[in-house]
Amino acid sequence: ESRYSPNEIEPKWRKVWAQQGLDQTPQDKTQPKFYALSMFPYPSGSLHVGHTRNYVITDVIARQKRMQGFRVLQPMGWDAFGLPAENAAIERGIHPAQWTYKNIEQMKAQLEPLGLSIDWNKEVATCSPDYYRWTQWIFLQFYAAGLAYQKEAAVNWDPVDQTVLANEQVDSEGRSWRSGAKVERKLLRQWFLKITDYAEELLQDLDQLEGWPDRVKTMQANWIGKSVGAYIEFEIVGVDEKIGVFTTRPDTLFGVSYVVLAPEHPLTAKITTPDQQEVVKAFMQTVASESELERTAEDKPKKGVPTGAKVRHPLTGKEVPVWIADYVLYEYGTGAVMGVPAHDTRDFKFAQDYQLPIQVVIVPEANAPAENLETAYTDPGWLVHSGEFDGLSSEAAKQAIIEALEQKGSGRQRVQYRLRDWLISRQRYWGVPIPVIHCPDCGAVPVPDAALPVQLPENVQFSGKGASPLSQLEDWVNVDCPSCGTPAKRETDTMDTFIDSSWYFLRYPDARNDQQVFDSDLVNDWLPVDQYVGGIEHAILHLLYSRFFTKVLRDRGLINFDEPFKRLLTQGMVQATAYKNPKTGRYVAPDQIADLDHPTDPDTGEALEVFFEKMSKSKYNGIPPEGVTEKYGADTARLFTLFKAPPEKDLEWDAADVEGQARFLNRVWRIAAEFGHRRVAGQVQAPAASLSKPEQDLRRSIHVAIQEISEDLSGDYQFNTAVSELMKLSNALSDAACKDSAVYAEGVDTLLLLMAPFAPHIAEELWHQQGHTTLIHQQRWPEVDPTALEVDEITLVIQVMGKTRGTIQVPAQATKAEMEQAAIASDIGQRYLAGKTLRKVIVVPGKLVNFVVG
Ligand code: ANZ
Ligand code: ZN
Repeated sequence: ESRYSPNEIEPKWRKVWAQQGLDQTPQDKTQPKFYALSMFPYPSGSLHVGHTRNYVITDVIARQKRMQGFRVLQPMGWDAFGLPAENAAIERGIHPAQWTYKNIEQMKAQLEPLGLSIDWNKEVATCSPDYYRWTQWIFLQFYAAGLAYQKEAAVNWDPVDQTVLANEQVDSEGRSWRSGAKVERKLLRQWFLKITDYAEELLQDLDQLEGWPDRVKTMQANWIGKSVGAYIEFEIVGVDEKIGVFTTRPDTLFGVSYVVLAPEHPLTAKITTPDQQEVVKAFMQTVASESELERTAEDKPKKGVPTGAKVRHPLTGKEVPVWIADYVLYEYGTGAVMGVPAHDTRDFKFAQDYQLPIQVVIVPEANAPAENLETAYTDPGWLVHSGEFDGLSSEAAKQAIIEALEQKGSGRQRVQYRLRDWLISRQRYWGVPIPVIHCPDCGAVPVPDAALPVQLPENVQFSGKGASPLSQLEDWVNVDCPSCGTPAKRETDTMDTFIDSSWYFLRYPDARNDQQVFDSDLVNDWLPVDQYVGGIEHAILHLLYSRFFTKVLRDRGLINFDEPFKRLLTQGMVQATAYKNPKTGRYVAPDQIADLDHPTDPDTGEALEVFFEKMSKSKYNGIPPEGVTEKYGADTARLFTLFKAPPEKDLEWDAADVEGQARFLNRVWRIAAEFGHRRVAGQVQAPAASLSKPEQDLRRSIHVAIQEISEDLSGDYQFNTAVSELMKLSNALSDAACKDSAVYAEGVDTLLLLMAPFAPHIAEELWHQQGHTTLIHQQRWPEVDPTALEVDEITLVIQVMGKTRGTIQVPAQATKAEMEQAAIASDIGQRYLAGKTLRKVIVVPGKLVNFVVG
């Protein structure tokens, strides 16, 4: 008898599938399309089973859709620009390109044994010039639409290495990863994309996304952060300028006791009185070294200084002082706020610390007295000390005050979004060069389409010090202006890598196009993505940016849909055992531990803590997929990932459970291989005209399995329950008392067909062992035969005067009258009704028959 040896059958079938082009994207447009997409990986060097869970889930969906008659696109690529490659260059002297492509090769080799039905002809790597050429082209589309612009913004500046740092290169104490210097904020002219123009549509269209988890939609909505409020202007006393503030609480206008500017606000310098200049200057320097988080955290004291200037209250005409304070951010709203200490927590603390007046103007109940407050009263309520607006509710007062301001020309309603424009400039090498040339005469000039791509030069020095690598290359930087020919300079900033991933799903359908970014017809045909699968960590930025790009490219006439991803599945993390020294907080690699049952620190002898934690290199608990595929085969690895937990839940990696899936596959092997033998030898009966009881029972199990698994795979993707249905069907086959029947053959075939998306190799092998000559992955997904589901007989309880006397079997479809007749005619009926008068019969269909006798 043959043995299940995955290491033989798995490579064999992958070769056949490749030869037959099974994974290639069909051209034929008569079938409905299905675009199955996994979030593409960053080529860090190696994959662990946490990553592969993502691809296995997408593959099961893709394989089943193919069997259901869809033409499927399942592509893969590499999000290949980014900081780690450049860090490797700085630390180890490897060129980022070399490091990246080597990693891609390694990871591709790790993916191959998993049997993923990916169309590799569609592969993209965002660092390759034939991809980033189009990233640059898209940037220029944004520029042409007025959606890309330059403005000064703060960067992390390392004063020792004289270089700009990415946020990831700054530790939690605000120090540089290399020099250890305290990082400063420095203003540089940088590129932005105007995502705020699309804020409202990005918010509204969340409603269309029925196939997205609510949690993700909420996160996006919060990120966009729409606030409805008012824009109010305060005239500056003695200066011909106004300070505009944004407030969500115009109803508190009469409680204003000061106005605050962000220190960076351009008016700060203009209005500061001579006697305050010193203080203001010193304060601005302290603030420059604070992060945004430090500035706004609720528990941190709020710091500020007076500018000496005063503004006039727009309705009362009273003068109030102007301060600058760290808690006001320049980038939000107007960069200025009206301070209402009685009703805003931060203003309250600020007023307490600096002895500014605290005037209550909102009370919790109509006409309640205004009492002294211990903390700010921040809820809405009823107005007091607000002149003609006294007695109004907050809601009504907001309207009324805005109207009064409008009449005076000093305010209006305003909608404000938390979302800011997207800062895309990076002062780094390993990214897409921004295709712009700065000319002393013409300003910023786009590189002409014909001159794209602006290629990354190869001979670069990586020291991590000084200006960014590109700006040190004179030959590369100095060019003639494409418009007037004057000597000019290239832009040396590269783009945020989130740009690369904001359109890759649009490139896949036409990945090899070297004439255009993509063929619009092809993309309009394949998009939107029918199922997107990826990590929850991308719930906000990546998904929001991709939605933004889609809308802009739609408005440029390149595509005709509004949203890129119809359905989204966010898969849970894979966790594995980690060992940690509770005293030092240090993680210890399992191969350093002598006795895993009683783990101790090899250095200190301390007993180690053992717990499940998200797989990662730094915790030494990443399990590479080959660890499982080599020992058990890909099919076991796939089944384990799918069976252990529902896809959106975290999953704990456990060797014993992997073993369980291997046992299941061995059982399937024994059932199907043994049967296949007899079947090929002609020892199985031809289909019978009518089925015996065991055959009927087995057939029911078969069709219940089809029904349940089809259901589990439609919509919510309950792979774990689908796998248990496969197990039930295999048990039914083991237990069946009709092992030579045609129904049994139907059962084995169905089990294999239903298994094919989950465990593609073993299903293919055993399918062929049944004597079939075509590939299982080209078969149609089985259909439920509703008649097979019918239960043929049911049990009825017979009662006499409410007392149970026994049971009988009746056909499942029996009518009430037939049940009554059968009960009367039965042995029990005959016995208990003999010599009695039958007064009444109560029938509860499907349950019981009760005789009332007299
Ligand atoms: C006066 C006021 C009174 C406020 C009150 C609140 C309560 P959202 O949009 O919901 O976050 N604010 C406005 N611009 C700011 C900036 N650049 N930096 C820091 N804070 C700023 O909240 C908007 C509120 O946040 C605004 O309403 C303003 O404070 C503050 F009883 O104005 B409020
Ligand atoms: Zn010019």
